[in-house]
Amino acid sequence: NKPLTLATATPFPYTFNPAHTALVVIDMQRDFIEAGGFGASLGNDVTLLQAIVPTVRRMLDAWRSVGGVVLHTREAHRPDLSDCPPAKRLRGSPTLRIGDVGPMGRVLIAGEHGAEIIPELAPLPGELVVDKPGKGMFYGTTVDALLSHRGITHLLFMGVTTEVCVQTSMREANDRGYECLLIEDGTESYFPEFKAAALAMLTAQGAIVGWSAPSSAVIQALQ
Ligand code: TIU
Repeated sequence: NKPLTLATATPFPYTFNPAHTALVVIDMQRDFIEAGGFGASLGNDVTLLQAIVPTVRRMLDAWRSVGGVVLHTREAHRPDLSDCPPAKRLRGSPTLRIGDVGPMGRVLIAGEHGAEIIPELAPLPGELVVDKPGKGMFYGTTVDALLSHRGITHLLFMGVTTEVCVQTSMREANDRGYECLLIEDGTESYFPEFKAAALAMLTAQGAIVGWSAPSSAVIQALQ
């Protein structure tokens, strides 16, 4: 229960007390990472995202070993789609829309196979798991209460995709006063140039949204 500093964080050193910090793992679900899910239905190459799984697992293991709070999110809608705006369901021309039956069950629907977190990163008992209807983790959820009740002031982000759900969640968190850091090799996009741009824009202007650092720096600080 003492502050740690990541001296090499971008754009300047980041200090956090693990006792008041949550590790947030955004949407590491079959629907984004495996064939036949929502990500693939939008025309994306999902194999790009699979590459970060061992790194996310390593970071999770290190965080679990110090007893830190873990929050997993899932982008998942109610079976009756009452929390899915028609604008979201109808956007674009995906091969499968949210709620349609695909190879892994109904796309992006809570409880379906595709909406599950991939087995390598399965939540452990006691870890927080939140279904969110939007891209950001605060919209339409109890995340702010869950975190504040546990005295959380700092958030370390991982997950997918960098410029969509991760960035939106980090921006929502920043506006609520959380000190946020994005773990650079613990996040990925279907578009590598968007990942690079997101990292640059989040940390620009003196950490306008927050910091970034590689997982190795965080793991080293925890040892
Ligand atoms: N399409 C895309 O890049 N992402 C999403 O739709 N959701 C998340 O990022 N989780």
